Amino acid sequence: MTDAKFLTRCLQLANQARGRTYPNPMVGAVIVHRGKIIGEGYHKLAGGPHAEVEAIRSVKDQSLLALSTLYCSLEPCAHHGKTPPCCELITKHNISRVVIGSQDPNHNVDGKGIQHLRAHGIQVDFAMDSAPFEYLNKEFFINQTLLRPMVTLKWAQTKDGFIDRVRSTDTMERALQISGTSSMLLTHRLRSSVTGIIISAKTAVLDVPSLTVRSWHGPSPVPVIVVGNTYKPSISWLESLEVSPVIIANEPYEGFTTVIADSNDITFWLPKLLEYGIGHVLVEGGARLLTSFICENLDDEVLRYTGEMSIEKGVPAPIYDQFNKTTILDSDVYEHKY
Ligand code: AOF
Ligand code: ZN
Repeated sequence: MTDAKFLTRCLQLANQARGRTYPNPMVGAVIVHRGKIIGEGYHKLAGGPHAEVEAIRSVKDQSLLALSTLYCSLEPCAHHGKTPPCCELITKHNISRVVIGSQDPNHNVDGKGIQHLRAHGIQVDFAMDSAPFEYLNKEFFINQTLLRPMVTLKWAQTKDGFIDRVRSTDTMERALQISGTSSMLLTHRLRSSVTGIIISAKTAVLDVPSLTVRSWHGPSPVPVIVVGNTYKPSISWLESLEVSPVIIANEPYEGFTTVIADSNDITFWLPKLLEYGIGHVLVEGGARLLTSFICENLDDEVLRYTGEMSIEKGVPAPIYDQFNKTTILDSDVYEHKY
C-alpha cells in the first residue's frame, strides 16, 4: 500500500514533463527514508539528467541515502547514453531498496538495470500492476518495441454513420461540421500532444485545413500528407502551412521533405516518420485512410465523436467497435479506445 502511494507520486512527477521528453520517456523518482519523502525528481527534457539523478541530487542529507528506498516509474538505466548509467549512481550511494513501476523496453536496458542492482546486493521490487506505468509512456513503449510511431485515429460521424457529405473539387463545398465545441477543444488538445498529424491528399484538397493547434496551447504537429494517384495537394497550400510538412508520395516534391513510398504501404512509410522526430501521429482522415490504418491494426488509440445530426447519404465512416469508454460531451457521444 505504501509502495503504491510513492509510485503514484512518481507518475505525477513524470507527467510534469509531458510533451518535452521525446524520444526519451517521462520518468519520475522519489526517495523515501523512514516513510518520509526526502527527495524527488523527474526527467525534465530529452538529453537532460534522468529522474533518478534529479531525485538523488535533491536529497539534503546524502548520508540518509544508504538507509532509503528509491521509487522510480521506470527501471533505472544501465547504459552509457547521453548521461552515465543511473544504476551506478544508485550503487555508489548504496541505496538499500529500489521499487520499479515498469521495466524499460529500451534494448540497452531491458532488465539489465534490475540485474545490475541485484548483483550489487540491492533489494529490487516491482509495482503490483505495471499497466499505469506502461500507459504513462505508451508512445515510448511502442516506439521502442514496434519501431514505429504510436497511432491515434480520430473522426466525427453523424448519427447515421457518415463522416461527411460526398463532395468534389468542382463545388468546393465546405466540410460538414458534425461535432460540437467541447469535442473541438479536445481535438486541439490532442493535436498539441502529438508530433505528427496525418491526412490524405484528398482531405487536404477538399478541406484546405491549417492543421494547427488552436483553442489550446502547445506546438502544432508536423503535417504528414499522404498522396495517392488521384489528388495532389497544391504547392501554395503546402507552403502556407505553419509547420513544414512531410509528404508521402511516389515522386519528390521539390523543396519539401518527401518520403518516396506507395501511399497504400503504410507499414513501410510509417516507421520512417520516427526519423523526422515524429513518435506519435494523429490520423484525421479521410475515411479511406482511417480504414487502412484500422485494417493494419494500427489503432493504438481511437477517438470517435458521434453527433446528433443524420444526413441519410454521404461518405460512410470507418467501421470500428473496440471502444472501452463512452462519455457524453455536449450533444456528442464521445467514445475512446486506449
Ligand atoms: C530518460 N530519463 O529519467 C530515465 C531514462 O540518451 P539518454 O542517456 O538520456 O538515455 C535515454 C534512455 O535512458 C531512455 O531511452 C531510457 O531507456 C533510459 N531511462 N531516460 O530520458 C530518465 N530513467
Ligand atoms: Zn538513467
